[in-house]
Amino acid sequence: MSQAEQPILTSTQGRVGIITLNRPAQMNALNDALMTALGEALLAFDRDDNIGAIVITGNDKAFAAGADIAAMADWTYQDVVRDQFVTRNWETIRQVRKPVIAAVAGFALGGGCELALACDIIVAAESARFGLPEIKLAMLPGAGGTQRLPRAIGKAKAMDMCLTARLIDAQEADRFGLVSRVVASDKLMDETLALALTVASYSLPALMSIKACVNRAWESSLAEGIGFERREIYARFATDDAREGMHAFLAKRKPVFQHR
Ligand code: CO8
Repeated sequence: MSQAEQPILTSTQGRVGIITLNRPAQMNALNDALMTALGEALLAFDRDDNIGAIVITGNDKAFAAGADIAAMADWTYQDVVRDQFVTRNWETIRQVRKPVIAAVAGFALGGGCELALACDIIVAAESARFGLPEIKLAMLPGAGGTQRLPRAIGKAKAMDMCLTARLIDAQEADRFGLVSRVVASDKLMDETLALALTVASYSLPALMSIKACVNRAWESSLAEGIGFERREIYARFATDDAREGMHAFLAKRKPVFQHR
């Protein structure tokens, strides 16, 4: 398969794994081949000891304009149940324990917005446009959108976006708390890579532990979350990196983490 035909491209920079969605002629519409390749690439970077953080990005026009409507248009109920649509490959991202950062320029619509929402940090270019326009197709944001969006931005804003199909720009997404940061469009990859390299420079067990704790806050009561967090902070004392981090601070030197 030539590079142009591959649904995703992968590369690395330092300890950062980069995955570029690569269906530009279809606005990176997320078909089965792309989502399976994305899941495999995510798991490969997650297994790789030399990687500490993962970036998912698209192109200037689109992060991804949603699930591939051309592929889905004639599917039946039986087809999607039998094939475990979404569950089979879209949800692979939930298995990833390292931080995943979405670098979003242009359209992040429908499944594209949901993919960004499934990432841990979203960096938005000024050009980014977010929306859940599935209602226009008599569909619904069924790759986590109706669940992650209200948790991220609250019920009122989520209902507005899901029921009206209105697109919001990067600034509004920032005000809603849908994105982590907004950056100049021509600086998107520079800024995201700087952020990702910083994250990846920290102790990997600590990063994975923080990710698990914050995700637990989404999915549990405060008491349960606090209990989970307490076990995780106790577990830091079992790591070489925590000892190194604290002793390096006291010795006024840079820590050297071994990621264990
Ligand atoms: N699927 C398939 N093809 C697409 C998609 C898509 N989601 N989006 C764009 N394309 C294609 C267009 O058909 C067009 O192809 P062609 O050149 O062959 O005609 C090409 O990309 C360029 O698109 P446009 O000519 O439309 O470009 P514009 O700049 O005029 O508009 C938009 C860009 C605004 C992004 C427009 O293309 C658009 O509205 N796209 C559809 C957005 C949408 O409805 N997304 C939601 C899809 S449904 C979904 O995501 C459900 C997710 C949850 C279900 C379960 C998980 C899978």
